[in-house]
Amino acid sequence: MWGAVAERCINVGWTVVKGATGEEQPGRATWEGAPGDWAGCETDRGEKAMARNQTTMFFVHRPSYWLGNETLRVPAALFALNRKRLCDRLKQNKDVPKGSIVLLQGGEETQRYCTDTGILFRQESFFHWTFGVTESGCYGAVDVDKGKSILFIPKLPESYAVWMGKIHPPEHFKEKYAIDEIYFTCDISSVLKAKTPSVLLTLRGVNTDSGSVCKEASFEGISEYSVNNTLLHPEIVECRVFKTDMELEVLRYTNRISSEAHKEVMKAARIGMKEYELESVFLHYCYARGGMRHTSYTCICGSGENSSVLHYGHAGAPNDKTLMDGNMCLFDMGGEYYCYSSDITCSFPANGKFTPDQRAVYEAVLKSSRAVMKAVKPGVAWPDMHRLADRVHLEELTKIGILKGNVDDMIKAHMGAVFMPHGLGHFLGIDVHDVGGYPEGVDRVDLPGLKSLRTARTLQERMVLTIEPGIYFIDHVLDEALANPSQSCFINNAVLQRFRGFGGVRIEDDIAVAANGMELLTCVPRTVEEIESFMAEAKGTNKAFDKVVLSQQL
Ligand SMILES: [Mn+2]
Repeated sequence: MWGAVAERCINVGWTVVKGATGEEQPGRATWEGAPGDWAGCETDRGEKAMARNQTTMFFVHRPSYWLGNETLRVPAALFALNRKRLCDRLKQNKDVPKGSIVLLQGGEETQRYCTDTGILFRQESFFHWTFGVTESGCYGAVDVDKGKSILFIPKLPESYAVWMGKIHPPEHFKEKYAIDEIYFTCDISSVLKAKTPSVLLTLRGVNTDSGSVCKEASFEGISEYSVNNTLLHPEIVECRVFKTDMELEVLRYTNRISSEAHKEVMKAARIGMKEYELESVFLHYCYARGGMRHTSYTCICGSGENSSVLHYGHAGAPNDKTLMDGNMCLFDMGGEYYCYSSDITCSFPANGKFTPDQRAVYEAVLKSSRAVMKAVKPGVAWPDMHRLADRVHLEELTKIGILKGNVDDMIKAHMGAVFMPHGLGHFLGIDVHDVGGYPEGVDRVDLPGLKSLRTARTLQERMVLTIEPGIYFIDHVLDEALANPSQSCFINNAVLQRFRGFGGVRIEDDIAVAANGMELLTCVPRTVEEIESFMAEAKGTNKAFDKVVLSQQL
């Protein structure tokens, strides 16, 4: 009985703080939520207690998001703290008047083109950061002075109960998300009017990665309010750049699950397999074990020459090549849990054993990755980390014999971008390319390679970033460099020929900047020795799937 009662309460977001026998009831109000023949009451301490015979159980309401099994519990307190941090920042901004209310509009469900086929909903990122609400069609407001939160939920039609399930009352969402007040979206204008806000702060601003403008909240009757759509964006973006302890815990989780999923992929990899089979291994592990229904981005599963195609895996090149003996694999995949992302790349030989050339290129990239990790700490400028990675690559490519000459001169000729056209890494959070890379006053460095950086900021504690150096042999880029006398003079074309078709190597880890350095969140085999022994151990241990008999063969 104890177990069943406790489980029922835990499933609606309650935590047992103590169970005792024979205790007196200190409560005053009756708690209607107690099950069956248990007498329920609320205690003076805000706990709920239930008693039966000589037994009393105490519960505190600590709502959390949880998918059961070994998945992570994410407390609703994470979002309460986010809102508090936002209010604190806004209160410090002298342009924000007293009595202002933040108003955000959550994401809407969409259909596939003109059909009625729904696309699986994923919450809009700013809305998720602020409220942690998974449902579509909501609005949310925060009273900046009082810190109070309001959620507006859609009034669902009765047909919802037929096709979609039970229509929950507002009280359900209050308990689920620990939000102060819940109303229907149809009442938004009258509810806000009663609060007499001096100004509604709505969200409008450019995402510096996509160039797209976020959707500003709007409702019927908003024209009757004083609205400011410029103050909020830079403040909330800045809040999102710095991760709280509770957010870091979620990012540790997304990294742990995605790291394990990458290891499953490396164990399963065999010559003759399709790239998408390994993508599917990753997806299956993330969802089955980690409760990750979404990935943070489209899986990039390139083998052989495809490993130099930076955004391989799109609909025109859907991870459909067969793994060949001698191929390098470059698999860039990250699972997403409760809208928090991860972004990890593993590069390894398809057959589990590096050739001397593969080892040389791989170890060059590993060297730059580890050099950057050693240098990362608060106060370091991110473009300098990109330059550091470039320098290591050029030194190592000279040792391999692909390049010749003075490395300082190569840097002046921007040779680094010939082999790593992308940026060293980016912010990571609710979005895989998280916001805040270029706030006012931080400018893009307009040089090859560096201009691709998604941030040029100076590192500070609690920033979370990817470190993802890579060396690629991209024919188009190499041909351009060979046609350019200021670059071709550094290239030993005879040696370079050997690497045409090699593809590329990227090593991508997620890190959190800490007070004296950084915390590595990703945990996968990284050295050549670790990868080779990990893959060798896995050989022969994997059971292949049973053959599917197609109808044409019956
Ligand atoms: Mn990345």
